[in-house]
Amino acid sequence: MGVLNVTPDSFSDGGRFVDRSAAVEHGLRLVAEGAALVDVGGESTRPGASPVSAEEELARVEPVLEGLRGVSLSIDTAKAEVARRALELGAELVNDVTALRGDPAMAEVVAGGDAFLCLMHMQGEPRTMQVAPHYDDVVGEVLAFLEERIAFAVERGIPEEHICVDPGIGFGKTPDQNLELLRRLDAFLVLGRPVLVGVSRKSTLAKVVGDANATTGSVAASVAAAVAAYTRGATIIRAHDVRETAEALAVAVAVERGRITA
Ligand code: HH2
Repeated sequence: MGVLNVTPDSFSDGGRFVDRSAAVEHGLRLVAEGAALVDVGGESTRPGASPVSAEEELARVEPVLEGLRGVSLSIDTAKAEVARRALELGAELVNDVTALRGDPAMAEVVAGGDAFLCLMHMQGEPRTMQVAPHYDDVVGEVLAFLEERIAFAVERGIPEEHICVDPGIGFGKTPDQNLELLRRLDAFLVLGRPVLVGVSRKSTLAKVVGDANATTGSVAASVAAAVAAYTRGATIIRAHDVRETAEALAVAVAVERGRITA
């Protein structure tokens, strides 16, 4: 899953793809580099980010979704109105970082649009989530949350086969909690759904390599984390640096198989 942020303030690529043609070009580049899906987002969820209106978010993503017709797309939004329009424009998956808690109309839009859905764990909300994250058992609590959210979605008419789950690296978690979630990622496989991981460029990676104040991790660190997630069972990797990530994953897969082709 390649990341295409059409925002002025995303933590690692804010402002780079606000211009429609630059965004469309970048989306096509992500596909050429190996992305099976392009995740278009019009609102930053970085720690401390301020919310934007549905009108503003739509104005950002609509022209880009139109320009990427024919590409497999997901829409990174917590707003039903934005999701509805994105599905009309051909998006296949709704990536809702609130896991259907942000907008009461979202479940109906996903069910009615016959869309796929990513349910992500977040403790708190983006403005304050990194202030003092706390868990007694981070893996157990995130797992219980995702299990409850799957049941909620299914009750509202979203087929279980359309759902993938995400522990939400960096969303209300300390670096050690993020690393524990990655270390024990295979615990999420009991849910019986594909596991998505978005660790690309996140600041935990910078902290691991000794850069305590950096807000973004390097490409090399992101690729290592992607491979670690894959080897523990993740099958969807959300990444900014698609070529490097896809190449690393191709090698990880080939080593696992012991040959180049399937
Ligand atoms: N991370 C970000 C945004 N959306 N969606 C899922 N499912 N999982 C993630 O880990 C995830 C996500 C944050 O990264 P980015 O989009 O690069 O930044 P921003 O939220 O600042 O736009």
